Amino acid sequence: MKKSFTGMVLVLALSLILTACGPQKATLNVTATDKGYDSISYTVPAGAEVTLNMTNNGAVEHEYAILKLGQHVTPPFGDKDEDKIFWELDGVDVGETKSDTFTAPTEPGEYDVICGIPGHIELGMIAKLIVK
Ligand SMILES: [Cu+2]
Repeated sequence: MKKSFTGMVLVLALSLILTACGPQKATLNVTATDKGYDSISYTVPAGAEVTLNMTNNGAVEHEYAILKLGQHVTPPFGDKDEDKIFWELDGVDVGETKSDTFTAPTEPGEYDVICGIPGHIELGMIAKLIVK
């Protein structure tokens, strides 16, 4: 009994050390169609290293653009909106799953996600990234 308790303490201590060594990691699996994303909201931990895997089941190219906190796009998306983007996975071709990694914002909140391809916000390609 004493031995296993010591073992548990060691495992706990080791996991705390490992957690403190690097950023938290998270994975987002997203499917896009020509009518929108598969969810209206996606949640990631603040500051986490996030791997985004997006599959395009639509008939045209799509993207997943995260806007800066408090920024919104009034369609149509255009050059006026490029500065509002925090990070984006673009050029996801038809039938493709594309992956990339980004560091989630450290500030908790609800960040708008949009597809910046002309006409796609209007079709419903809008979601929220919830950072907490
Ligand atoms: Cu799109």
